[in-house]
Amino acid sequence: MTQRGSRRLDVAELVERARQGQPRAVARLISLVEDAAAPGTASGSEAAGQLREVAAALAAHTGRAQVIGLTGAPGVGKSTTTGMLVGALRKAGKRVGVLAVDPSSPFSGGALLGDRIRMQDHALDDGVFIRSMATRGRLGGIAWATPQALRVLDAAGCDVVLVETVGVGQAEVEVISLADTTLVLLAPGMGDGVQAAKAGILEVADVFVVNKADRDGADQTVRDLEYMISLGRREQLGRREQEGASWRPPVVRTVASKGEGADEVVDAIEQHRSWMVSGGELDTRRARRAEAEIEAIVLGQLRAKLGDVRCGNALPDLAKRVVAGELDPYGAADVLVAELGA
Ligand SMILES: Nc1nc2c(ncn2[C@@H]2O[C@H](COP(=O)(O)OP(=O)(O)OP(=O)(O)O)[C@@H](O)[C@H]2O)c(=O)[nH]1
Ligand SMILES: [Mg+2]
Repeated sequence: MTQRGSRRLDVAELVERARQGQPRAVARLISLVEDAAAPGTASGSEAAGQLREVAAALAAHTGRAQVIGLTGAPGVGKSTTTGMLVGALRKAGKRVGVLAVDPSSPFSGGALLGDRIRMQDHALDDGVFIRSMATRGRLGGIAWATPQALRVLDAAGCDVVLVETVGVGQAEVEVISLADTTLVLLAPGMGDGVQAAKAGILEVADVFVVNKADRDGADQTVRDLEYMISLGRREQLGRREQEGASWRPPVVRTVASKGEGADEVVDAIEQHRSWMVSGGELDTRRARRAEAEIEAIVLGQLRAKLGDVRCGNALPDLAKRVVAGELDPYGAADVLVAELGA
């Protein structure tokens, strides 16, 4: 048996235990992923080496889980909605994983975040894995670590993985590209449909959830959204001229704090999934996801190599030549890029 805290992990055994759904093994594998993504982890380090082993061992056991992204402004009710959906999915007999991605949080998996407290109803349910992912100071790290954590949960037999991410800038978009189905949450008074369109969320939303429907203004938010969707859709149809091929994101109302609307959201997710399967969109999205994953790894490796280059004299020497007017910056960059390839 692999002892907690032992220096060297038996990766094969750990993966086997995770596949049996043992929470400790799942947690340990995700920690390993996070450690390898942490700033300062060298590509040749033990953590990085183990990660390669883990990834290789997981590969054959992945591709089953349905990945649902939840995004929206801070405080809109993502965690509450996630908790509500966990409940509904558990009732339907599904094993559920939750990744709460928080680019602003300095904490990682072990920390008792508000999110985790809100999930406490499910904390003792062995059909649910809940994990917070944090950047540990490096934004690129989260984009890289999240898909790996997703693979762990997938291999651990989760039927559905819910990925919660705050709607801020790039990290959001990167995480969204991981999902089979993306839910965009809005709440009355927190920005209307026009705001939504400006933020570019119309393009990424597969399902809109108007949460806090117990508050004034919910009807208006739904109307604004429907209007924006029909405008966007007309444009889309004009381009494709093929009505059957496009998906119109439904707008679902919820009061997540009271558990209202869960079944409707689950239905909308299922309909979207059926549509994706029938049109081949699911395969397309998953291929895109794998592309993003490979790209993130390549960029990480290149960055590490660039770090090596910085450590040597190559960069300062080239900089001197650029300052002296012997070389232009593009020519200097070519020299460095050629070195990276070596
Ligand atoms: N009135 C009302 N309040 C709600 C509803 N859903 C959530 N809330 C409350 O809204 C607050 C924020 O909810 P969260 O679920 O933490 O929101 P979040 O989007 O996860 O927030 P961040 O992770 O901080 O971005 C909490 O106080 C919830 O209790 C709802 O349907 N109606
Ligand atoms: Mg939250």
